[in-house]
Amino acid sequence: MTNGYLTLTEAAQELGVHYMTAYRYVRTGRLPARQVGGEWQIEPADLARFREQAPGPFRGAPVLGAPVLGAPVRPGLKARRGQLEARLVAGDEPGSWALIEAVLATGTKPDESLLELVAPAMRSIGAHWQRGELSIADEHRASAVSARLIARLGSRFGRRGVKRGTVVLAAPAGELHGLPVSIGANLLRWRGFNVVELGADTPPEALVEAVANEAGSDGGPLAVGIVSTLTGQQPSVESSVSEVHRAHPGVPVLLGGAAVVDASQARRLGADVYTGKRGDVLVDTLEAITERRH
Ligand code: B12
Repeated sequence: MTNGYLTLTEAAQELGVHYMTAYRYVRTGRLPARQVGGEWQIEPADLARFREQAPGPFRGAPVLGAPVLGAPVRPGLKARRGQLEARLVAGDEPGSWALIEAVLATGTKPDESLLELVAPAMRSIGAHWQRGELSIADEHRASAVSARLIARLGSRFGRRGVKRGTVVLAAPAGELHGLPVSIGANLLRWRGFNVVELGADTPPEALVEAVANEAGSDGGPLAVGIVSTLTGQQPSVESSVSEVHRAHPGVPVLLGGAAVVDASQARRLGADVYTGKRGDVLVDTLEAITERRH
């Protein structure tokens, strides 16, 4: 006990559950807690109330009720991030989707929902995993739900009509982080681009082949977009970029993502354009390329 508050370990002991289970109760908002200097603190009265309300033994199953949202009031997106993160960690796809729908209903744009909600929630989950507060299973489950949210959003806001040109998107060989590719693909499709989405772990020769397949389309592909998330993958990134340049010298290669620190590193890796760490820069860059072409 510190200053009359229980630590998370003590609360877990009181409830007779694993630390991670107690942590999940907190993250899903079921057990009220406050964070002080990186430590969770729980009021004994809140723990007692939790005990009374919880039915039967504490099994550790994620407990997420019906969506808490619904009022058509544009909320602070930051507050929603925490709620989405809790649902992702709980593997709660219906709850996550309900939250996204409620946020969209308040006027948030689909691209904002990806850039300001889903992506930051996943980054935060990564930080918790790195600190040992979430397990690999938690992280995988959250990724799977995110992938489904991104797909659902993609089909819900799909744009028909004449395309503005084709872009080939991939993460390089050895890079298993595929969500940034799917997010980038949605953002571009919503702006009318045709996207060839190759996903994670794409070998350079497959990238080259995909670009060749598009050579017959109106003027050929506008660009290749490569996203690198894991640090230390520079040789793989470099070989993807150089193989595309060698086989298709006229096609610009855009490079971005969390593992590319700045424009000069992107240039050293052979890229023509650095798209930074946010997907909207990717979209702006493609729009500029289209305008130049026309
Ligand atoms: C989910 C996840 C995984 C999943 C991936 C599942 C999937 N289907 O994608 C799995 C479990 C496979 C995984 C594995 C690993 N992971 Co991981 N993972 C994550 C996590 C939690 C989320 C990644 C994510 O989707 N983020 C959300 C995306 C959408 O946000 P974003 O990266 O900002 O994306 C934007 C930009 O990329 C931008 N963008 C900019 N330019 C461009 C250009 C183009 C063309 C495109 C398309 C987009 C784009 O668009 C996006 C949207 O804005 C991150 C945490 C984090 N900080 O991201 C760790 C994280 C990336 N992983 C990490 C690590 C260490 C690993 C492992 C090494 C763990 C291990 N020991 O096995 C392996 C490596 C696997 C590999 N070889 O790639 C570290 C990386 C640290 C580092 N600096 O390199 C992180 C940061 C976690 C951490 N805090 O330590 N991981």
